[in-house]
Amino acid sequence: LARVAARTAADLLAGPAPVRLGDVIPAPERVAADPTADFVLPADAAVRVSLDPAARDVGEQLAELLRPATGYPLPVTDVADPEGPLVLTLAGPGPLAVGVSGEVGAVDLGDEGYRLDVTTDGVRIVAVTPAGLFHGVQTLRQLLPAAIDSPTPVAERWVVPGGLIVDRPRFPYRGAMLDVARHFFGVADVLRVIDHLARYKLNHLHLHLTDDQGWRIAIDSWPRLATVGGSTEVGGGPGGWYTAADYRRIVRYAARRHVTVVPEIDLPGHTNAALVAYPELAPGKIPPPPYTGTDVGFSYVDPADERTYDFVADVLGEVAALTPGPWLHIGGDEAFKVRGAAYTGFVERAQRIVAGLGKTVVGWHQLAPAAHLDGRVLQWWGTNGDDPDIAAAVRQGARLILSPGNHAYFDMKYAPDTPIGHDWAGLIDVRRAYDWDPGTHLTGVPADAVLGVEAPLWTESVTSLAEIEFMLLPRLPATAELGWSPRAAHDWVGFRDRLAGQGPRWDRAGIAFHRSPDVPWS
Ligand code: TNX
Repeated sequence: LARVAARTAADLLAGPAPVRLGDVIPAPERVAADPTADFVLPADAAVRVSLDPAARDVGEQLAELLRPATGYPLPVTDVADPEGPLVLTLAGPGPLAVGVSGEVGAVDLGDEGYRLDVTTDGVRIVAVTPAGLFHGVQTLRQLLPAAIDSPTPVAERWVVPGGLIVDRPRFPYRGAMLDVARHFFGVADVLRVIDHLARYKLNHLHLHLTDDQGWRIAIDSWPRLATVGGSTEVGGGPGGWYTAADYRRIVRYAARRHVTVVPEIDLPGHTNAALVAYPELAPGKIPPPPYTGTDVGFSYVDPADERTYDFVADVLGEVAALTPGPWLHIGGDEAFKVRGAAYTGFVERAQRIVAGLGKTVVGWHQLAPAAHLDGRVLQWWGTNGDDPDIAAAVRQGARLILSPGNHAYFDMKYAPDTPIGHDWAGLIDVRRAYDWDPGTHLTGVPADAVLGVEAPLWTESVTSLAEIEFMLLPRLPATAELGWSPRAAHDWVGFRDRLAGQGPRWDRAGIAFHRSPDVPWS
């Protein structure tokens, strides 16, 4: 009792929570703050979680997030235990009764939504799926003081602002792409990028695994792709590639964070590294020299040779077998030397190969003129949102992932003096990354044809994890908010101020972000 009394006195002295309930990125769908209901995490707190292995693992991850900075033991126990103020519960599917701002209604939390209640007694997160619980945990993390990102114990009053959040995503697909072909990045770097995605409720990592400058995944049936094709990169460095075990590790790490890996094998262009390894695939069977420059559009596998389709089927078959997620990305961009019917014929065969493997085909929007295949997804990277081929493909049932080059290409410079990056699609400061609407961006593409958004990071000029983080942060949270938050929540000034609150968290975590001048960093 004496301890409880002492804590209460200290809490009264310490005043209100430093973070407000709405200070979350991406902005939640509904927020009802109750400043009388702040909760302070005690040193003897436990995490209680539903009896489900995947839910239990989310509870373990919550404890793992909180232990370093708090220094608290945070045991993870069964939800039936009476003790422990942090409770994660799986609810059955269907509408959940909620009352936000006095209005009582029912909300279907769906596959990824959650409800988070903070009262003086504790924090309760309810979701229909472990993914929903995981997203709720990311929100809770942002509601704690910034010092929660410290890797070592900090003396802090671990206060969570009181009230209720009911939240779910606007779009099902929210992602980022990492080009590991132009420069190779090892497994540890990729895992760290996955951490950044998870923090902002992004749920897809697209890996651009092959390009002219390098082939980055071992293929048993065509071993020289990796051993020969993987040994180069832009600028002449040593390159590298993922073994099947490396790739599985990435997939597993991502899955634990409710992130799906989308592997891309770029075809029929962007294939110089494959042709160096297997000149029999090259037009005229002429072995090309390895390429370590940054031009595009010169290479292609021979669409007129049947051997090419053996290669495509073998490679896609092995990658599909390693990939639990539903997507297989076949590239299709900038195959400038494969024109007209040669191009569409190649793409149509590749699309059928993917479907035959039980996967959903994704490709850059250049795929549009090829015949429709049920379920196919086109990834838009243009800078002018008016493309009749796209509108026609959508009318036939194609869905779109939006990565407009002039808003979502985070290899673009922030400003003229940004030390790395391109500017062919313009300069992209944080405001430009934020100020567009995926629901209305493309002419002839209604919001219900939009699967979601993705921020690609091409790496011709990006050579290290620090440079990856510099280009992604602080722009990636803008993509996350466009993909998750209701359009009604869109507000540059509000976003900018919430983004400023992320800076101290990244500082604590040792993340090398760009201090964009359009954000009021404290
Ligand atoms: C275009 S956009 C490419 C990439 C380059 C990028 C550089 C697209 C599908 N292809 O090959 O890396 O520009 O910004």
